[in-house]
This record gives sequence, C-alpha cells and structure tokens, in this order.
Amino acid sequence: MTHDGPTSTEHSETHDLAGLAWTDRHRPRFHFLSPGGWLNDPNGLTHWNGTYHLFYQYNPDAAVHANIHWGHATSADLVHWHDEPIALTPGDGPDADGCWSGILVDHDGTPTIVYSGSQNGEQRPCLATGDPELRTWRKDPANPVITEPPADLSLVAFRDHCVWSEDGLWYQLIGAGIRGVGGAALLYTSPDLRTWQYQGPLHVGDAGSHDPVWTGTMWECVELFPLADRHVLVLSAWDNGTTHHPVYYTGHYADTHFTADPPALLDYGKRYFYAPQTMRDDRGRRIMFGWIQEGRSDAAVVEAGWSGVMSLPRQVSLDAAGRLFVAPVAEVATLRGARTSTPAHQLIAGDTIWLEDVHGDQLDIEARITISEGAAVELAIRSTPDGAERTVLALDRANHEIRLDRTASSRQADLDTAPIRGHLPMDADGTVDLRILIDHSVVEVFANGRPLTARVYPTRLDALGVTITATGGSAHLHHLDAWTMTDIWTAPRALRP
Ligand code: DQQ
Repeated sequence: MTHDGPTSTEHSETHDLAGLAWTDRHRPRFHFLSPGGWLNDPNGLTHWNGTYHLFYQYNPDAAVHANIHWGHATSADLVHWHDEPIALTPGDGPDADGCWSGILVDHDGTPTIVYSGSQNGEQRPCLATGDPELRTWRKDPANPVITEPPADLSLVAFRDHCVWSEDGLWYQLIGAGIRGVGGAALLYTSPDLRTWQYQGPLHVGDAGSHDPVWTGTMWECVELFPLADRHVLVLSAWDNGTTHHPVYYTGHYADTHFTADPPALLDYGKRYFYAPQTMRDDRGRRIMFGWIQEGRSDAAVVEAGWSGVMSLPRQVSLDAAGRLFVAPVAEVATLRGARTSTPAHQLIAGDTIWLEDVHGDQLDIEARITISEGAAVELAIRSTPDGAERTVLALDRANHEIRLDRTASSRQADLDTAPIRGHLPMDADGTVDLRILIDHSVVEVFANGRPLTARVYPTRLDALGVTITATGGSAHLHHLDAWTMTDIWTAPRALRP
C-alpha cells in the first residue's frame, strides 16, 4: 500500500488498521466499505458528468463513530469503486466535532455540499464548494449558514439535509424532532443556498403511534424525491440516541405541501439498512444506498479494525399498490462468476433438498417459487453440513410473511440474533420472486420487491451450504440459479487516499 504524506508513525498505524480489516473473514468482498475504520451514512450521492460519486460518513482512525470525515469514492458502473481523497475533515469551527450527513447539489455548475457541522452536541447546516472533478473542497467562511433552529419549536435535534431547486428557488429539508410530538422534516427556502427562510414543517410524525410503523421521536436523514406520479419522503426513525429503522411515506407534493399515505418500513432488517439516500442517475433511475450496521459487539468491531458496509445500489420504483418496489441495480449482475442452475422441482412437504452445487459465502441466488396454500418454504443459507450453524429464511404464504431466523447463525455469543420479519405481498397463486445476495457477514434479500437486510457471523469455515424445505404443504420451484460473486477489492486500501 502506498501512502504519501503522514509521518512514519501515522503510516504504520493507518497501514495496520486497513491491513487488519483486510484479514477479517467476515468482511464483505463485493460491497463498498471504507478502507478501514468506521463507515456510516451514504452522503452526497450524485451522477456527475457520467461518474457516480459516493461520499460517506467516515472515521479513518478507528472503528468507532467519532471524528467523522466525508470519505469519497467514484465509480463508472456503481459496483467497482475507486477511492478519492477524503472530501471533508473536521476543522476548528462549526464542524470541529464532525462533518455529519448531507447532500451534494449542482449550483450553476459549482458542486456544492450541504452538510451538518457538529460542535458541542449541536449540528448546524454548513456549505462546501468543490472543484469540477469533485476532488478538493473548500468550506464556506460564512458557515454555519443557519445559526439557530426555528425559535418557535422545541427540538430534540436538528440535522441532515435534502436540497433541491424549483423555479429558480432552493428548497431544503432538515431532519428534526419536536419535543412531545414526534419526528419532523422542516422546510426552508433560499435564493442562493446561503440565506435561508424557514417555511414551517413539511411533515410531522406522531411519536405516540406504532401503527402501522413507529416513526421515532426524531427523523434523521430526511429526503423527498419524485417517483412516477408521486413523491416519496424517506426518513430514519431515531429515539434518544438509538438508530431504529428507515421509514417512507408516499404521497403528493405541491407548493410546499405534502399529503402522505400511512408510513411503511423501508427495509425489514430495520437498522441494517439505515440512513438511506438516493440519487437520480442520467438514465432516469432512482438509486438508493443505505448503511448496513454491524451485528456484533462494539468491542469485537474495534478489534476487527472496521465497521459498517454500504448496501448494494438498489433501484426503487412504485408497485401497483403505490408501495416501494426495491431491487439491486442491473449492474450487480456484472459481478457474477460461475453459475449453477437447479431445474424445476416439486418440493414435497417436509423434504429438505441440499443444493449441492450452490455453495459459498459470496453468492447471488435468484429463484421463483410457487407456494401452495397454507405452506411455507424455508431456505437455509450459510449452513454447515450438519446444520449446526445455519441462517433460515422463511417465505410463509399462510401469513403473507417473510422471516429471517438468526438464532443458529453462529455459535459465537454476543451477536444480534433478534428475529426479523415483514409483510410479503403475493399474487393469488402464491408466487415469490426471490433474490438473495450473500457477502460473508452481509445478507441482502429481495422478495417480491420487499428488501430485508441483515448480518450473520458464522464461526465455522464450512458454513457455506444452502438447503430448501417446504413445510405445511408443497411448493413448486420453477428455477433456482446461483452465481459465485467476484471480489471488487484486491488488496488493502489507503485509509487516506
Ligand atoms: N449519522 C450522521 C448524522 C445522522 C446520523 C452522523 C444517521 O448526520 O443523523 O454520522 O446515522
């Protein structure tokens, strides 16, 4: 690894952290992640002059959430990434304690970042402008550009940004929580990104309601974007320091007003797909990334030298019911290597089939299954030959539910094994189109357009098998194709490229 600039001590320390992370067998090999240290939210997503830019919350010094920088990577195809120099580093002003989440807009040709400067436990909106290649950034001397939250609100927090322009005026949403009420997206307008006028809340949650989904006491990473003939408001439900889950509302937005349908959970894995952000690319696709959190202890994470994975890029669209339909972007398939195909098969209740050719900890599995009335299908992944370690995905037609059981995923203690479940929409005939992406400790599942993300940490090196079982009735496997997935990383990377 080459590393210009730092002293020899810094060199060996940073080298060790990236080298340590590299050797961890739980570390994904075809997902984006930081070179080492800590990664959380995706930031500043943009398709700029044909190049995809992914910025991210990054601590290059340790696998802890502290001293947050903006890491930066670029890609021509959304799946292979090139590390760019760190974009933002905490300074001695309003971002002394961290450069927290934000976005990137094109301000008359000048790339401009709007982010939350963090200092003394408070966050305030700050700006930075970039060169035409988006490689070097200059913070605005007038930061922060909004010095206080609205005086008429009692807020628990005020941070994160969504910025867009309409008819020559800039609009901004800032995430907040109104004490005693719930999360909120506060709306501002500006002629120049520098002077902002508060317009009122665009949307406010009810912290007392858990039906159909709780929206927390504060909304992190709010984002409003158009999709087909509707708008979608995405937020991450937070409460008293705990990152709970991503939520979305679909609705109609016009003239600073948003009328929303009831909220819905964006990923059944909850905090395993947190703080998502989207971009619209040159092909008109709405592409979303989210932060996949860890499922092992803080101490284990520090020992591993790295924390946090970026999800695979997901394309979001609306289904016929007006709900989000989520799938990996087509480019993910370019990472596929050797393929195995399991032909059509009738699964008899109680029979377990070992898919002997489907084997590994870097897999892309695609299947279509029709489940008979009252039946369920269970797929065990990362299974040892004796089944002692296995992670079980259930597709339950009777309850219209998808579940992930991690109680036997690992023999290691101190891991999150909480059950994961969510509604599985199905046509009247009980067909499920399924995609499972396994990348060491990361599992991303897409079932009839509904995503479920989780982490598993098997201890055994032979936890590589896949089985399929029908329970409570039969099921018809139309096909199951599986591919081994190619590494996108070939060597440890520089922590400060
Ligand atoms: N992460 C950032 C905040 C945001 C939170 C700090 C969400 O700006 O609210 O790293 O994970």
